[in-house]
Amino acid sequence: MGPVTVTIGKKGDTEPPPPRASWHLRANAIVVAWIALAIAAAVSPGVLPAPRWLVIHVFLLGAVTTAIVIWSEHFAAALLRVGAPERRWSITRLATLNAATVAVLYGVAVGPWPVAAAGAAAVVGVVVWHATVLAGMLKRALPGPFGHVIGWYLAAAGALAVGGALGGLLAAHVGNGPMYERLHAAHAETNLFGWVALTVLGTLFTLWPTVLRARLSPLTRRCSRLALRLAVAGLGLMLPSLLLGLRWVAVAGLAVYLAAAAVALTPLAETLRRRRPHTGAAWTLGAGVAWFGIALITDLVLVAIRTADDLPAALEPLLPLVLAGFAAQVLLGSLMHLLPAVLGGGPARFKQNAALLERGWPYRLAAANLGVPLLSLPVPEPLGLLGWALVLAPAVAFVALAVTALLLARHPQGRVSPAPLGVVVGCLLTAAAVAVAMSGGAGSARLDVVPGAQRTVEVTLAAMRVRPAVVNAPSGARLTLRVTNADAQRHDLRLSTGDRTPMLAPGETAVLKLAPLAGPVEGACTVAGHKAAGMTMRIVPAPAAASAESSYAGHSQHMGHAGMDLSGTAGTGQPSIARPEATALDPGAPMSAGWTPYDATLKPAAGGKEHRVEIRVKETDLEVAPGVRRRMWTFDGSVPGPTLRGRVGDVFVVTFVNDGTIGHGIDFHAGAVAPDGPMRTIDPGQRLTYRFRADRAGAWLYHCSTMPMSLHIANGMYGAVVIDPPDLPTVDREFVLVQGELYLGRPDQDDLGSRILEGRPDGWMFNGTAAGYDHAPLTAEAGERVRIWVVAGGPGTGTAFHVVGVPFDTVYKEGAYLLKRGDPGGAQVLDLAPAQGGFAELVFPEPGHYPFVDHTMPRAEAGAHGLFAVSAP
Ligand SMILES: [Cu+2]
Repeated sequence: MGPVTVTIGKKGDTEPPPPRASWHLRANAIVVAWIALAIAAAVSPGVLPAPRWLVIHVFLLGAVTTAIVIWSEHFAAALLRVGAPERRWSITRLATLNAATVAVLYGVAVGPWPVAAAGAAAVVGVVVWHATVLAGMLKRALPGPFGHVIGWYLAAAGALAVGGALGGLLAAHVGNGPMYERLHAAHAETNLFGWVALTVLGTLFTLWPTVLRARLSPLTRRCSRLALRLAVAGLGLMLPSLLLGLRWVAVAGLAVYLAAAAVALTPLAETLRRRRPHTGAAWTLGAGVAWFGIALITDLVLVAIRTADDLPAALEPLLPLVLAGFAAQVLLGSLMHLLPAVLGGGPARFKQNAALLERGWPYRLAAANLGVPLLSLPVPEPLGLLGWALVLAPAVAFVALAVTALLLARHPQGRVSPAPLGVVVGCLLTAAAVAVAMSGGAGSARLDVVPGAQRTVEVTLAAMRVRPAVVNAPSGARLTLRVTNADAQRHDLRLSTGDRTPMLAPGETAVLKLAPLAGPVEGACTVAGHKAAGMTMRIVPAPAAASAESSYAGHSQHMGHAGMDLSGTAGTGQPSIARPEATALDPGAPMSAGWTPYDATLKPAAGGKEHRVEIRVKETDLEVAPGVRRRMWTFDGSVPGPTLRGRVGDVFVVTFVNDGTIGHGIDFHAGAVAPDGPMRTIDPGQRLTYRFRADRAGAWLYHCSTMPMSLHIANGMYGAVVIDPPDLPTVDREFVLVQGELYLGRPDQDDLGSRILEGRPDGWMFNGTAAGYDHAPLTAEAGERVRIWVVAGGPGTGTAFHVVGVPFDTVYKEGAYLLKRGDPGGAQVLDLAPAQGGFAELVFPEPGHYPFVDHTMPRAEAGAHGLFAVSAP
């Protein structure tokens, strides 16, 4: 028994007396059931955020589209004063629409895709049929004051024909990469502002005065005709330009559409001036219209500032405004007003039902409209959940009240109709489809796609991994990847096919529709270093699937470690760059004109117990070796970052600002704090305050705390904090030298991460330049006592710090003296593991040039080398 097999009236009987209420009752039961299902899909555990698509389409295609087809037909018949269309055909349309909706939901979520495409085609077909019925009614009708409303319904149906067809193309995987994004944007804008909004605007001309119990504004007809022309022109301008990526033409189209909305709302505002809303239905409807305006303006701004290719992702925050703010409230407000009338049962029952549906409306209204901004604004997680609760609670309350009212309005004969049973079965089937679609196996590292089965792959980005890392799919399979960033920092996914997600903030999801699988597809996160750290995935077509494991392992082995640079086979679309400069490092070459060395002179600690500093992440081009410039990721523009100095017990309040282009963090070894908060990664533009008390003396490292740290440190993100031991004697000169590895190339170069992990630097640097102090020697005078603070920045190597020609008479390593002035022994090396620090003191006996080196000789020869130029006193 189908969901709407109804036993009303006799064949050819156009206006049977009681069934009118009964028919609408049943039809609206479907709408209420779809709303309930949308709520269920939204609150099911594990649903959010990935299967947003389902929630959106259960609501818009299920509830809203069904309601539009039911009500526009009802209004057309009532306004034109023509008989309602033949009931059995109305029921056929509705049944087909709901079957088609289930097909779309099932086909997209579970597959195969032709089911979804056929469903989309059927939806379009039903709506075109519906439009011809309306047009026929208009033709039959005598000229009347309300004919203009039908024009809106016809235009809306035309928009759905286009928007639904675009949706069918999306479901059929037409268009990959940027083309997919444009189709997606055009599909969403056409259906929302065409199908949904045009219907709503057209209906409001008569519904709004009815709800307010006011007379129609005399402006109505003129405004309606002008607004409809403008709206159609605006949509007609916007659609092709969205598809072609002509942003400014699309903006112009939207502006025309915005003008149309303003004209259409003028008579409504005029009515409002005469009569204030006093029912829950009126207020809810009014709030919905207000959100329509807000959503429209927000949309205009977003289209203006985003390119067509990343528009769908940019429109994400708009969804709550459109779905919960506009569509849901217009739907609920209309149903609150219309249900009592169609439930029938005489004036007493009407009043009773109206009171029932309006119960507690001020609270429901307040909750929903507080919830909408919480859902669309970037608020912390608990507030976001509160937003969901605030939006869903009134919807649940309405469904409960509506079901109560529907149950009270029994069939006149008291028979149990099969229709509710059919609705329940249909909803359960759809719920099952939702549940199947949700069980995407996001946690597993491998996924085998069986032919004809699940084609939508849930992909999660987190903890430097892409899950699943290997997808085995039959050759020719059309995969949809629903990519969710489940991490605390930003990621994206870029495939060798050219498909790519936008950069995803934590919690965001993007959908990639791939072309039929022809060969292996490689994927990786493009955030610098993440690919090398293991954020890769591989889609293997079936003939190769059997041997995929071994070939994948073999390939990885070839690259040195699992999940490494796979660009040898397919790459990421960028040519893999070799290391052209690897042999170009020439310590003896001259420095470029204008180069200034990092000032190694260490000034005494400033007075006071509290030191306030601001450290900004900057991406700076620096000369890292003679004649070799490279973009570095820096703290405050230098490598190493600024050296902080204080005494035991001093407090450092560091304002850390990320002026870079990717996320960074900071970690001060000199303090004792729980890393969770202060060492978190902050996105570009963000800042954090990092406060620590230096309770212990030493030469401490600080560095970027964002994964992969090896990359961030190798790209220059480190520096030193010097905390003087108590009773530290004064000396004639103090220097600080922070040793670090040098990797040539760009910070985001493909093979950089692998070179770091394999410990293959191109050179070593003191204070950010290989052999820099050979060209700009540190100066001292013979007989002076010189203290040299040394910190090993790494990331992978320490130092064996040595000054050629003079033994140290004092060595302080990691918080303790190994050797003190006056001891009979001497020291030749201050040895530091990565991140360790200390100082050594010496007295130059006579004028001359004294090299200082990392006595790990290959490193000295590759740049860990400098000079003291000692002059006569
Ligand atoms: Cu960093």
